[in-house]
Amino acid sequence: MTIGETVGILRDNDDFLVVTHIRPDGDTIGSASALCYALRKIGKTAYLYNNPQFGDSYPWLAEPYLAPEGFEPKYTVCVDMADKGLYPEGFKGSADLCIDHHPSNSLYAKNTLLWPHKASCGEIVMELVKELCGLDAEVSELLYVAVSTDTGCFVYGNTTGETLNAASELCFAGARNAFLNKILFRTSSKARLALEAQILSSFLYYHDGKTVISVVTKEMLEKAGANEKDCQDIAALPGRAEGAFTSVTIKEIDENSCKISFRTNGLVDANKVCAMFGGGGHKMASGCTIKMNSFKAADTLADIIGEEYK
Ligand SMILES: [Mn+2]
Repeated sequence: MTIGETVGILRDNDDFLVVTHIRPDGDTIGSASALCYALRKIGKTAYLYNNPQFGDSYPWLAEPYLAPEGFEPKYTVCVDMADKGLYPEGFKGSADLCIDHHPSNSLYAKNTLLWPHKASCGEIVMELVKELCGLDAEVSELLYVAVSTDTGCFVYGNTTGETLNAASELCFAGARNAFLNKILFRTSSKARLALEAQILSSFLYYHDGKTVISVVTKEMLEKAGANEKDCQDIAALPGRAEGAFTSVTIKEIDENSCKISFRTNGLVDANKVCAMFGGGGHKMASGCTIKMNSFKAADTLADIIGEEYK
């Protein structure tokens, strides 16, 4: 569908329920809240499905839009959700409309507005908001959260001139970029900092530093007082080492099993290595679970990676 057709549908319907995906991130929450805001601005009733995992990330964004007990929606919109397998916990409805940017979207909704070249769903919702009610400071901040989080504050490979233009437009409309960047990207819990300190100082270097492996033990998590949320994106840490071609994060599950996040610069095929252990993903980022002690897994993977360099 086009933006125009989608705007028509939104104007013709009412009593909206906007649904975010499981393990909600800034893009799905920012996009959903911004859509609710715009729909309310044009006189509609619109709420967010109360995703039980909102508490794990950005609860302050979702708070003003949560559906009250007993709300009966007449039109359901899923945002940033590629497949119905990603419905949030407890969601029993079906999607009338899906707004998304994932090329893998399975077209599970009755209608779909899909722009797969966009870095974030927020940029698509932004076009809808402009048509529905225009950008103001409040909605621009919700959309800024969406765009900035899906691009890692505009550093990931998905960031294009178009993304920066969208961010620029949001700033001109009143989004406080420095204020939001500080909250979203430059603030960590004490537990996270304590965990990071342990991780950064315990990297295992192989192959003249071309391979960097991080083993994250349960003991480290306990010592830091870190929970699941404090572990977000720890797989990105070993790749920061200068000269690293291949970086692996091994998270201990128990004495004899561990979870692997495998990232490469493309020289080694991450998918191929993880497939040896029944996992997989992409060439440059993959994962698997290995039934082995974490440190033994590190040595085993280093041997395999060493063969791949030859
Ligand atoms: Mn997204």
